[in-house]
Amino acid sequence: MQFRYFAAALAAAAFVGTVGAQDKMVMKAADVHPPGYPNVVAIENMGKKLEKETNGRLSIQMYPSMQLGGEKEMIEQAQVGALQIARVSVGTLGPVVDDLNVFNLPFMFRDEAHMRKVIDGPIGDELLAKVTASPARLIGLGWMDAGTRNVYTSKPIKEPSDLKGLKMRTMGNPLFVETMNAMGGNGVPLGYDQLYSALQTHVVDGAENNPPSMLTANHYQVVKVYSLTGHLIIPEMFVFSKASWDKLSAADQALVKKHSREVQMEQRQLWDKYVGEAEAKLKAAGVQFVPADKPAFFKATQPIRDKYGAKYAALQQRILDTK
Ligand code: BDP
Repeated sequence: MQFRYFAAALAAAAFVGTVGAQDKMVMKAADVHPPGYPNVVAIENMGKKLEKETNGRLSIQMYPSMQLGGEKEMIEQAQVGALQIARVSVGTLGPVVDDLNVFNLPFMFRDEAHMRKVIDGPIGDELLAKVTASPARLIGLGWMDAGTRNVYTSKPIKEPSDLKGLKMRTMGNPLFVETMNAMGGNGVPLGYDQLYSALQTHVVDGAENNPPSMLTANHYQVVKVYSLTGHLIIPEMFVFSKASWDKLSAADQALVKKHSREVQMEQRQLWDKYVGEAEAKLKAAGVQFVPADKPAFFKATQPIRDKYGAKYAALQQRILDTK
């Protein structure tokens, strides 16, 4: 009996003090997406590599499928050290580290290739460092690709006027609510974990996301028209809890950082394949993909770029200049 308590206390103390060369550490990682999703697979692969290279001393235990809640909750858990790796959208991180909101501006990137160029280069590195240096108690480890977000509801959305009167779910960031309002709809911020039931019960009429999310979160079962507005290309980030990071040795920190860059490169290979498969599955399930008047949505969202973009003007220009 006593021994059991002792063992439990030892386990609870796993992150107390610097982890020495001999200490075993299981890092908890979380994602809203299900097993098999590129983001989940890429982090799991990092865990396997770490385990192999450290003879089982470091490993990753993945909690997928919103087991630990939505992204807001995941960020909070990482901040207190209850979770080591949180893979979240830059959309949800924007309210925590404001500099990131430059990526959350509508039509900020020309296309996905442009976004990749930016996250792989000096701007990507600077923003990871901004997260680390911010008071958010998180370490910016690396980026992931989340494709392009388009709106979906039960009718085609070709022009901003088509969104009139529709309650459209956005991620929890005021910037997105205003963007959706500027696009012609009514933005309703909601956690990803609440969205499926909100669609089902008509608390919202639609949402906006990439095809893999529409598929894996089962939104396509409720709404069947995917309109190619392409208004947002938002990368994802995986962050480490600073409370836990400070307990890693410098050598282990370097190892995790090295693998993070590999995750960034590997995830997009998985992503490219997964998007194509998701689109095919959505179409097979009766989802209609319809073109939208992108220039009209670009024009409608200009006030958002003017309002929010001003404080990041220099950075915005460097992003635009990235060829
Ligand atoms: C998905 C992102 C995920 C977000 C989700 C959302 O991968 O990180 O939580 O969108 O809309 O594309 O909340």
